[in-house]
Amino acid sequence: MPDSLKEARQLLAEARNIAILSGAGVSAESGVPTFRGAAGLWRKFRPEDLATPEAFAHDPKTSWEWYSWRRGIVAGVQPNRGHFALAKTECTVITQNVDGLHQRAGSKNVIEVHGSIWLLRCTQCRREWEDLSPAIELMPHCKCGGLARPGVVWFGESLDPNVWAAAETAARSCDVLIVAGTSAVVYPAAGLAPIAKAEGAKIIEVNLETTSLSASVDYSFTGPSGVILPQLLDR
Ligand code: BJW
Ligand code: ZN
Repeated sequence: MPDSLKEARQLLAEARNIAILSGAGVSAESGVPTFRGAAGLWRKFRPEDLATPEAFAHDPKTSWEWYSWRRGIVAGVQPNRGHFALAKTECTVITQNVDGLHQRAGSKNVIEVHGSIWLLRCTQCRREWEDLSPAIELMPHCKCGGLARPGVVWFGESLDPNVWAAAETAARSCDVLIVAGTSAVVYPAAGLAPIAKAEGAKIIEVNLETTSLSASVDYSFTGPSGVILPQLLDR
C-alpha cells in the first residue's frame, strides 16, 4: 500500500467528522453516464439545451424525454462499492448527484444539493411529490392541472437555501472532506472544498483524472472511486 494511502486512511480513522462531496463519477461504475468527459452524457446533449429553465419552457417534451431516459437507466442499476463504502462509514454525504444511489446503498445523512430525478414539482402551484416509477409518462401533470418539472437544479437556478445551508455547515464542520468523482466545475458545489479547507479540514480527492482542485488538495488519488473509496474507508 502506498504511503499516501496509509496516511489518508489514518487521517480518516482518526477523524471525528467526515464529509464527502460526490459527483457523477461516483455513480459511473454503476453504469450511470457522467456529464462531462469521454463517456459524458453531454457529449451527445448540450447542457445549455437541456439543463436550463429556458430549455424546459421552450421544449418540455424533449427535456422530459431526457429525464425519463435517465430515470430508466438509474432504475436498472445498483449502487457500487464506492457507495457502499461510504454507507458503512459514519459521514455526511453532500452529493451533486440526482440519482438516489447513496440512499439506496444505505447512507442516512445525504444532502442532495442539485435535487433528485425522483422528485417532481408543479410549475404552477409548486407542489412537490416523489414518483419512483421508471416508466413515467412523458409530460406528467399535477393534480391542479399544471405541468410538472423534474425536482432538480438547473443552470441559473438557485439551490434550495436550506439544503445549501446544510451543505455549507457540513463542509465547515468536518475535519476531512473527500471530494470524489466530480469535475468540480459547477458552482456553488465546487466551492465547498475551499470552504472546508479554509476552516482547517484536510481534503482528499478521488478521481480518474486531475481537476482544478487537485493542486490544492492534501491527498489526490487517481483511480476509480469504486476501488479507492473502499481502500480509504474499509476497516
Ligand atoms: C470518476 C469516475 C470513476 C468518472 N471514479 N471518478 C461563471 C463562473 C462561476 C459560476 C458560474 C459562471 N456562470 C454561471 C455560473 C453558475 C453556474 C455554474 O457553476 N456554471 C459553471 C459550469 C461555470 N451554476 C449555477 O447556475 C448553479 N446555480 C447558481 O449558481 O445559483 C445562483 C445563480 C442564480 C442565477 C443566475 C446564476 C447563478 C446551479 C448549478 C446546477 C447544476 N445542475 C446540473 C444538472 C442537474 C440536473 C440533472 O442532473 O439533469 O448538475 S449540471 C451537472 O453538473 C449536474 C451535476 O451535478 C453537475 C456537476 O457535474 P459532476 O458531478 O462534477 O460531473 P462531471 O461529469 O462534470 O464530472 C465527472 C467526474 O468524475 C470527472 O472529473 C471524471 O474524471 C470523474 N470520474 N468516472 C472516479 N469511476
Ligand atoms: Zn400544481
